[in-house]
Amino acid sequence: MSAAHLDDSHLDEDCIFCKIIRGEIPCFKVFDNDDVLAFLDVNPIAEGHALVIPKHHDKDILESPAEWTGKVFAAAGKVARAVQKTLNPDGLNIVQANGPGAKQSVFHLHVHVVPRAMDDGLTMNWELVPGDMDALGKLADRIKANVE
Ligand code: DGP
Repeated sequence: MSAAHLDDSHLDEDCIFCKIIRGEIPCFKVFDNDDVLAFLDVNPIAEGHALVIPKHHDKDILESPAEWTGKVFAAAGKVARAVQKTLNPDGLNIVQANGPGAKQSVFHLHVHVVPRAMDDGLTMNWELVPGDMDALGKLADRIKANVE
């Protein structure tokens, strides 16, 4: 299964991330191929906080076929390397939430790439706070240029 973005049958009509995949909602892209899209989180918990999503609607890792989970995590590695090269954080967390108890708020499988700083005080259950759109757009271009 590839080029799923050309086949809307794998997408969900009402899902906000499927709307981003279809181009109905804008995003600051950092990586895009036939199967996976990565873009900056609109509520960043750190500079460079990115989301990596499959172009195949499954609500979480429990429902995602292994093939698609593999594609998403491979792309998360690619995006993590680009974020590291762009911002040189002290570390990176790869976070992936499943279900409301895990504070999942968008029910389309996604992987968070979260740059970390020593003593940044970040905790697991973060609040959603809107980011600065100009700054996000400029940063997305810098990270995109470092995707290898
Ligand atoms: P989670 O809470 O793990 O389900 O993460 C969902 C993330 O998605 C959350 O950090 C906010 C982000 N988000 C929600 N809607 C949008 C959107 O329309 N655009 C972007 N770029 N991010 C979004």
